[in-house]
Amino acid sequence: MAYTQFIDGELTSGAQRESWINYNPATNLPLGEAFHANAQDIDATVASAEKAFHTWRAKTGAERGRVLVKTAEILRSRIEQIALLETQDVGKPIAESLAVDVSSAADALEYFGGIAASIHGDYVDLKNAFGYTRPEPLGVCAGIGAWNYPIQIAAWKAAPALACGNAMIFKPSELTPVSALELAKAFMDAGAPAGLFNVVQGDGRVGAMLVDHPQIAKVSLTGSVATGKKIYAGAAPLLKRVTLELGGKSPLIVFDDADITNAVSAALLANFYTQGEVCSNGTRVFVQRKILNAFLAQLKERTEKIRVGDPADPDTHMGAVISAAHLEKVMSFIDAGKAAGATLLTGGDKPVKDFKGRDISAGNFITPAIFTNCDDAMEICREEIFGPVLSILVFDEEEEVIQRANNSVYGLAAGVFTNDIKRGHRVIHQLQAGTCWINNYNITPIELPFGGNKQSGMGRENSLAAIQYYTQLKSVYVELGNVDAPY
Ligand code: TXE
Repeated sequence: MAYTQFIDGELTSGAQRESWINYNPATNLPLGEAFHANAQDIDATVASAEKAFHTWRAKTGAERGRVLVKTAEILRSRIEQIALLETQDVGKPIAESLAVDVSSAADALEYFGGIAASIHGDYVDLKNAFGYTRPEPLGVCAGIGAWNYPIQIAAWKAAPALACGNAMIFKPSELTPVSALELAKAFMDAGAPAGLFNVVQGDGRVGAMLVDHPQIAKVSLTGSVATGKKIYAGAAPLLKRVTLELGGKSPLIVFDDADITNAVSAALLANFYTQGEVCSNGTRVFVQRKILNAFLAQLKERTEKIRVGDPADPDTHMGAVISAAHLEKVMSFIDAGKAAGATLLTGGDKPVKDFKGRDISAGNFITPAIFTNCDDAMEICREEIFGPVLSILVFDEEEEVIQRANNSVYGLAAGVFTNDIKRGHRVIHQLQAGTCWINNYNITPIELPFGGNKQSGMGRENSLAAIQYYTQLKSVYVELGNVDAPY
C-alpha cells in the first residue's frame, strides 16, 4: 500500500518524495510506504483548499450540513473495512475500532451536519439603528493529529471546521497515515467540492510547514504538550487561531462510599482502554484508605482477566502499543516506578503468547500494570506515560485529595466516584480540569465540549462550544437615521 497526499479531490503520486515504512504494531511487519508532502504539495493543497473555501462558504448552512451528514452515512456503511484499517495501523482491538473510532467520527459529522443550518449571529435593536453579528468562517484551517484515534481526531476537527464554512488540510500522525485518507474519500463521495478536505502526510516538519503557511488561518493540534508549545509559538507571528488538545495526567478519585464495582470498571477503562494510549486517562487513581484493600483486590483480579492479544481478534481486550520505541518508553517508566520504591502489583511485562496461545513476541505487547505504594512525587505519578500503567494513591480527607489532584501542570480531565451527589459536584467544581466525570469515566458524547485547562491545552472540541473556535465574529451596525455629527 502507498499512503500519499489527498489533494484537490484525489490521491497524488509519491514520486520523488521522501518516504517511510508504516508498520502494523501487532507484528512490526510493514503495512505500506508513506510519502512526505513537500513544499510544492503544501502550496498546491493550500491553493486547492482556498478555491474550495470560496465555493463552500457561499453555500447555505443547510447545504453544507447535507454533505457532512452524507459523509457520516458513508463512513457507517464502510465501518468494517475502515475499522480493520485502523486496528492494523494503531494496534487497538477491532472491538474498539468498530464500537468507538469510526462511529464517533460519524457522530461528529452527523452532529455538526445537523447544526450547520443553525449557526447564526445575533440581532439587537438600537436607537434608530440595529445591529447584527455574523459568525464568519476563518478560511483554510489546518488539523494536525495524534496516532491514538486517527479517524476520530480527523473528524472531530473537520466536522466543526466545515460546518462553519471553512476548508481543511489535515495531517495525520506519521505513525498512522491510513484512515484520514478514507475520510477524504468519503467526503468526495458525499459531494464535497474538491479541495474542501485534503490530507498531507509527514512528520513534524510537514506540520511546521502548515503552521508557517501565510494562507492558513488556524491550526488545531491533537498531540503532546511539547508539540503544542511549538505550534503556539509558530502561530504567534501571524496571530493564527489555535486549538490545542494536549496531554494529561488526570486524577480519578474514589471515595469510600462509592460503588466499588463501578469504580473499578472506570479505573480499568481509564487506564487500559486503547492500551492506555488515551490523553484523558485517569492514571492517578486516588482511593480513600478505608476501601483500599477491597478496591485493590477487585482491581487486580479483573485486570489479570484482560485478554491481551491479536488486535484483529474480536475477543481481544487489549492490543499492541503503537511502536517498539513507545513500548520501550512505557517499559522505562515501569523500571522508574520500581526504582522509586513503588510496588508493581501486577502486569508490566512483555507477553510472548496471547490469551489464545498465539505467538505475539514480534509485536509491541505489554500486560496491564498496576503500581501501589506510590508517592505523588514519583515520576510515574507526575509524567504522562501514555501506556497501560495505573498508579494507586491513598488519601484520607476530601480537602487533601483535592489539593493533591490539582498539584499537576496538566488539567485535561478528572473523575470522582461517590454516592454522595453533593460531594460529587462540590469536589468536581474544585478540580482544575476541562473534561470531568462523576460516577463514570472517559465517556465523550459529541454533545459535550472536550478539552483541557492548564498545560493540557486551549479551546474545545465537540458540542456547540466548538463553533467559536472555527469562526470569527463580525458585528454590523446599521444606521436607520442620519449620521449625528458635531460639525
Ligand atoms: O504527539 P506528538 P503523539 C497527546 C497525548 C500524548 C501525545 C501522543 O497525550 O502526549 O498526544 O501523540 C505533529 N509542528 N494526545 O506522539 O509527538 C506530529 O507529526 C507541527 C492528546 O502523536 O506531539 C503529529 O502529527 N506539527 C489528545 C502531531 O504533531 C508537529 C488526544 C502530534 O505529535 C510538530 C491524543 C511541529 N513542530 C493524544 N512536531 C487530546 N488531548 O485530545 C510534531 N508534530
